[in-house]
Amino acid sequence: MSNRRRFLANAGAVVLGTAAVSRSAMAALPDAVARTGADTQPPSAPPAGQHYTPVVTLNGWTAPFRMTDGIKEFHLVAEPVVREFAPGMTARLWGYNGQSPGPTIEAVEGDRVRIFVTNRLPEHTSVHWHGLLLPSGMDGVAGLTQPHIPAGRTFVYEFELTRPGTFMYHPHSDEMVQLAMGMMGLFVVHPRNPRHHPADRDYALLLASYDIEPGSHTPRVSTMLDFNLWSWNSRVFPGIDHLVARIGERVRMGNLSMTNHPMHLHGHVFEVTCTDGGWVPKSARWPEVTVDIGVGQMRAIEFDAVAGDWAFHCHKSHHTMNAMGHGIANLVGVDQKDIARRIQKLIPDYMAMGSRGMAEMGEMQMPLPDNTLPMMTGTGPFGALEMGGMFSVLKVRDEQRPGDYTDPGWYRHPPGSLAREWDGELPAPARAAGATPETATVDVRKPGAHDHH
Ligand SMILES: [Cu+2]
Repeated sequence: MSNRRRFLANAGAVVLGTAAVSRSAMAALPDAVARTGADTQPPSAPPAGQHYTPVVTLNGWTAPFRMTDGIKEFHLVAEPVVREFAPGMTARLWGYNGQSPGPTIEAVEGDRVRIFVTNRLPEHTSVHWHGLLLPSGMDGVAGLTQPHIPAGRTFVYEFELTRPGTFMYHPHSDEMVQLAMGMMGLFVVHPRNPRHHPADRDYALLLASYDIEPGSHTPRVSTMLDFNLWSWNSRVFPGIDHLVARIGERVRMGNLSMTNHPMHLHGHVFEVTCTDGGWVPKSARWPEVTVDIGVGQMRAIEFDAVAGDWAFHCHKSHHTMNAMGHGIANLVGVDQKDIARRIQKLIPDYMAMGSRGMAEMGEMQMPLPDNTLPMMTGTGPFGALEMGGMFSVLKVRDEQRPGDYTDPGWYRHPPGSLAREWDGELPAPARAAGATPETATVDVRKPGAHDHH
């Protein structure tokens, strides 16, 4: 490579606004840039000569690259990381380049990429490029298409990005453990012709589940279904950043958790425009407000953004909760006053909860084990949100400038467009003749106990 071309390649990296320009640009390996924070990084502008709407990875970032002889070179480092799930809780995970998930790899259809993978884990690993069409020997299935990458070693993958789409990367080596520990990342291939799939904004998130015992920091790796943290990009509400939009927006989602997630967006009708199998022809799309994402699937949804503050969440209500015990009895309607008095003699701080539902947990400041998030939490402009896990807010504003991703604050509702309390008279509801409202009573019986009435 001539000095001039090398200079231009470096100049391109400056345009990226990343740390791609490096002291070691002359060295064999590209810099492995690491991040430790969980702030959403601004999108990386496309390099000179390429045109696309760059991805914003929620609470994440895009991997920098360098050009070598026309090839985009990336460097992933598999390593132990510390991830903040939300303020007040961190986890010891495995990830890439300082974080879980790893940085999003962004490139363009037709690009040739060379990806160095350095293994700083205590065990072997490999990287599978999920959904990408490539030579079999680049598929990253350790034992089948390559040897495992031993601890301390670096492997090189190189292939051409033959089609645009929404993909991901993850290990195919001790996979159960390495996925449970947080090893995954998004891989977005933009279309060469940006007019093919235009979007004004493009957000990306990966769904992943963890089982971290309250008070501890490291996920259990053998859990099959009973996870207690349901995350987007290894973050949980209220630690997930809001999505901000002005007009037309695309959201990419991939699911590397161990169950399906029906992702529901309020206030909009969207279409699934892309899967990890490719772009969906326009004639095959249908309108939706919820899309169920199966395990190992990717979905891109697109919609015309509508002004307001709109909830965006998994519709499994347990997945919008943080760590909790699931073996709780339903105490709705149970009078706990007497039992609470008796227990308080032994445990002065004891609180009886649940008789009127669990909403009180959203506001109560209960003592929790260290490094544990409340089950339901977060506040909006009207009070407690009573959410956790897979929940965020899409904030759409007319006045949001194109390319501006800053948080506009809470929505100002136009006069007359807000639900309000009725302040008129409250006559008794009319009922059909003979219909008397029933009062629910709860009759508690315990196995082996005598009937009591
Ligand atoms: Cu879910």
